[in-house]
Amino acid sequence: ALTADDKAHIQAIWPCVAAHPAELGGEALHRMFVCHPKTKTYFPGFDFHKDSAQIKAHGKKVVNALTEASHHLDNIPGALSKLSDLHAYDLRVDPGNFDHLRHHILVTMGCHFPDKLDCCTHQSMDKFLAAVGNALTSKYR
Ligand code: ZNH
Repeated sequence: ALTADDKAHIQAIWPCVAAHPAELGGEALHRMFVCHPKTKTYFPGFDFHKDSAQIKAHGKKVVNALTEASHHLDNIPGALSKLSDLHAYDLRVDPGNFDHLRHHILVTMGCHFPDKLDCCTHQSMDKFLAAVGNALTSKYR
């Protein structure tokens, strides 16, 4: 579970990302698509180029959902309940892909906020993103 320190670390750094949802969310997704090409199969017909408007639009949705979760750190599954239905019943995204995206979100944060992402904040963010991934894959059968 997230400790009081984890919550403080997340709440200190996440607003920096939340302020640029399309740019940073898009960068994280683009990195995932480049490093893990199989993830592209979930987005048929997408433009996968670096400055793709579609990737940015989707990145914005992902970051905004994480921002919502960051406001409910004591009940992440509750905050993401609808999204968890969507990923489990409609999208059926392979759960392993959440680990990939989690990694690329951290890399993106490290590139843009190197001073803020000290090792304690990194650890807390990793726990937060893992909790989100668990919430989004918890309804899989
Ligand atoms: Zn997901 C969708 C979030 C992961 C795939 N997503 C989505 C959305 C959101 C999200 C918000 C929108 C919804 C609506 O519209 O309603 N995701 C998310 C998050 C995460 C995720 C937060 C983590 C962190 N996803 C993911 C992954 C994948 C995915 C990993 C794969 C690879 N999603 C997806 C898809 C979709 C989504 C395919 C749909 C899209 C469209 O249709 O447009």
